[in-house]
Amino acid sequence: MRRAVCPGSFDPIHNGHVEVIARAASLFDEVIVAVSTNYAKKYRFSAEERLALAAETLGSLRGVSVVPMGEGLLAEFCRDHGASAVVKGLRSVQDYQYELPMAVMNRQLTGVETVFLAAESRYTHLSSSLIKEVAALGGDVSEYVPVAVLKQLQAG
Ligand code: COD
Repeated sequence: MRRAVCPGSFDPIHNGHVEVIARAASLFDEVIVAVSTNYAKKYRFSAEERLALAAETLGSLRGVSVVPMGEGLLAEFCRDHGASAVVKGLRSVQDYQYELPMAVMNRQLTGVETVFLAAESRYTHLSSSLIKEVAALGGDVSEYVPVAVLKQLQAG
């Protein structure tokens, strides 16, 4: 059984995330989408809302579950959930520079490997913060977010 974790804050989940998670699900038997909360950070959506939006969006993907990760170490979360790999999407060389030290640290902490998937070109410019800014200023983000997220963003 090959199990992987796709971690993130998903504030909110967008189509770039969904695309990478769907590809991870085709590579692994099980994928755990771990919704993290760093209590020092301010989020647009509560932990419960981020979890519910991700679960509603990903519910139909076979082998994918959505769980809260809380504030602990990702490497320990993977070990405790029997996952041998973390899957991350890479949009740019900046993502790579940011992610590489964490990948090495996570492997040294518990042996968990990190698998990088190149982001789909339609979504390489997407981030949750950009989506929130564009939506808050009245821009159309319908091409970039799941329906459930769009409704929440439009509700204000
Ligand atoms: N296309 C493809 N993939 C994307 C895109 C896109 N447009 N945007 C984001 N992604 C992928 C990236 O792989 C990203 O990592 C993931 O989706 C989640 O994105 P976000 O923005 O929701 O996630 P972050 O950056 O807020 O989440 C950071 C983590 C929770 C992964 C990180 O902080 C973490 O590992 N925390 C645990 C604490 C820990 O272990 N710290 C020590 C690390 S060594």
